[in-house]
Amino acid sequence: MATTTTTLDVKGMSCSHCVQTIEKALGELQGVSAVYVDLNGNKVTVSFDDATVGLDKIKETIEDVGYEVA
Ligand SMILES: [Cu+2]
Repeated sequence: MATTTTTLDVKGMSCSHCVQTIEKALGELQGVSAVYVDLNGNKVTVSFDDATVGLDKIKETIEDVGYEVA
């Protein structure tokens, strides 16, 4: 079990509601231990157990709630 931390460039976030939407969606994913959204920098930093959840699933989850992962 290894925790990986990755920062993604995410387009389309414009307010604190967007931040909450992404934090909630990723927070509900099994294997994700921490989410930090940098609204001004358009970045989302995610810590996750890579044996439980993959980066593809994380990207897909962000896209499912309406944002674009660069
Ligand atoms: Cu918003």
